[in-house]
Amino acid sequence: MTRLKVADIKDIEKQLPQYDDELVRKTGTNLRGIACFAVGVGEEEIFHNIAAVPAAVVPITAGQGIITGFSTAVKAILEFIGFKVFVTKLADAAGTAEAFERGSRLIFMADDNRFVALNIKRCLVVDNAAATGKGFAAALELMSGGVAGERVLVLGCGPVGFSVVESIIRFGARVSVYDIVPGYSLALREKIEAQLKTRIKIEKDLKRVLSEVRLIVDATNAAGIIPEEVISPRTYIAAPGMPLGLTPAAVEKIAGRLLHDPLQLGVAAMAIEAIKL
Ligand code: 2YG
Repeated sequence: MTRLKVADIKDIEKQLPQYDDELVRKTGTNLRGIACFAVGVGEEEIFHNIAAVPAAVVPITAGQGIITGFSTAVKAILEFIGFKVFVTKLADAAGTAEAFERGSRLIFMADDNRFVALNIKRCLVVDNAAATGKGFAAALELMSGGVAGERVLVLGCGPVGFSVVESIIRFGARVSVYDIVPGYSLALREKIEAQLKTRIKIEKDLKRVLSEVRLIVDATNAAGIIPEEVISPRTYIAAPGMPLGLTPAAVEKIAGRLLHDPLQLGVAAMAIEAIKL
């Protein structure tokens, strides 16, 4: 589980409006629209739910402790898509109690193992990794004009990569996966075959497959694994992985066909998933 750094999240709040414009330019819809598309709900049907479900973010001191700015970044993203939300004054159990006492119906909290949204009334847990995978798969579908019938390469077979594969298959793509640990790609393939009765291809030669595919999701925590040479005018990359897997020259070359953020899409997809009927 990658732990975000203060530097990754410190500018999120003030840059939300321009990030939203960037999303509209690249995918044709905004942050809330992509989250709704990812979760499979209409924006109109969800709108009154958003207003009816007050949310809270509870800082958690467990493990490596609080990341300065994390809770306020999550709050800012939720407010930006229309939620009423506050960060509890206290952390941990006291903060969770405070959220209940102040009438929250949706509680966001993260320790070193999981980042979850809890829908109290419905006893529902929404995991950030699963929601992030859905969000970035949906963004690739929108940004690329559709992945149906296309080959999509998913790098990284962890919880985010698994969720990406599930969504990309549902969008009708043929999926290839790569992980630096062969056991992880094997495990993902078995799980996908058991759950979706769909075969996916395990790639062994990263260099070769990167030169063959034009639709890529980078769900790894590896930097600099996607070089400039593999970027073509028809390459589209959705990159939930932190740090970004493209080299600076690759970022330059891919220009408007790259989607990457440390928290925004995943948190928005979590929240919509947690309140959808
Ligand atoms: O409450 C706090 O401030 C801390 N306990 C938060 C710790 C979060 C640790 N997890 C991560 O940094 C990421 N897995 C969060 C999600 C990143 C999504 N790309």
